[in-house]
Amino acid sequence: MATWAIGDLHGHYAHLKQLLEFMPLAPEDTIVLLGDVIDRGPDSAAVLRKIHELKKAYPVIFLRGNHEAMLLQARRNREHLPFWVECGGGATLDSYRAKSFDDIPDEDWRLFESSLLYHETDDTIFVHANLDPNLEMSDQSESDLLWRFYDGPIRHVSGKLVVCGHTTQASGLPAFDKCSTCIDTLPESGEGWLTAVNCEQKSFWQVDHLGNRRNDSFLSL
Ligand SMILES: [Mn+2]
Repeated sequence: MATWAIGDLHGHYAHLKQLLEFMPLAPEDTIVLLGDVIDRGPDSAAVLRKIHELKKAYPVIFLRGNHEAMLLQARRNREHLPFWVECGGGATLDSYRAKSFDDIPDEDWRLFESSLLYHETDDTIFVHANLDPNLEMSDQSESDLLWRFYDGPIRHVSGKLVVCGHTTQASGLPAFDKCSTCIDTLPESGEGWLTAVNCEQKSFWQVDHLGNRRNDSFLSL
């Protein structure tokens, strides 16, 4: 029984489809999506359809990224709409062929609205962006969880492994140390690697836009 985390997708449906074919998922495994599944890339709507399909087969934990937060904020207050559209929301609306927010399916809104700021297990903390290492999770600020960049090992006071996305690793490889890993590896252009990690095995699985696949243990990095 493994827990997998998948890094920032940003509408790159083709990467997601390939990665799911490559990952050796077992029926009882859990999938954590680290947020920023939408915006910038070509097909956010298809990414959402795939997530609904996955939810029928596996426990899926859907974390909120700053892009889901911007979308929700734009819907609540139209003053925020131009900022979200500029940050890649325009591509998301196009993928839905949406002229208004009403053209986005209700089940997608339910998923966005119910997204979690973090997920904590006995040994791991999953979060979109980063956190304050000295604070318990219930005391964290929303802006750290959604926006704070990863700039090196995160030693959380709990001693748990921290798994995050948000800060794109130019190397195309996840950043990893004993206490944390940042698995956002897909560049804005989509020309690069999408990453999943198996948190129990400490291994990662990647696919790129050319159809290449690779997997390795974190211990060999
Ligand atoms: Mn982000």
